[in-house]
Amino acid sequence: MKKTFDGTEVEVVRGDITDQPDVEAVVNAANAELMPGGGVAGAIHRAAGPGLAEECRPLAPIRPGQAVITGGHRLPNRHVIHVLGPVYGQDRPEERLLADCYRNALRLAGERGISSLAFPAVSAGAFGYPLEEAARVAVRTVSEEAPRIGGIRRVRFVLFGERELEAFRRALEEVA
Ligand code: AR6
Repeated sequence: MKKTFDGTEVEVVRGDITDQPDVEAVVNAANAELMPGGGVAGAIHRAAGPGLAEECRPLAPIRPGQAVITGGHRLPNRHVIHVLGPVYGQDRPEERLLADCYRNALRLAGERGISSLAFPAVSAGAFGYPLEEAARVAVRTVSEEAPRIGGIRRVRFVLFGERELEAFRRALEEVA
């Protein structure tokens, strides 16, 4: 499913964030130390190879809501943008910190001239953010912010499971 906001196409697909060769940057749902871990971070570091952790080391630790950028190493993407989502029930205010992840990732992309990027459902796995709410914050923030940043043509949400896909699809349907 796709929708266009002022020249920026926002799409929702089911898939694996490490298998998106047609976008310039993928976003990592990272941990503060920017180390491999589980979920998205584990998959990204496995696919990128050890050079990614090496490049990450001097950039860590990062704070909830913050975004940093590295190369893609062995991934098919030129860049990885690492964000630290809030741990639900612990890092507050959760909604603003989650929106900051998307906003700051888009800003970094804009500064680097990146025109296409893919996000996973940040905080919706190990960090426990309720899925429907996480999807609404993600879709609302991206649809508002991406068109304001010059040059971002395409933003893709890549969801691992059917339930995640449905939540993001609904959120995209509902956003004005
Ligand atoms: N591609 C796309 N989505 C994925 C993939 C994948 N390869 N793998 C998992 N997901 P999570 P968080 C989905 O836990 O909640 C890590 O251990 C997953 O089903 O990766 O921000 C880090 O080291 C869920 O919907 O990120 C951190 O400590 C979503 O991606 C911590 O988890 C996010 O799940 C970050 O937790």
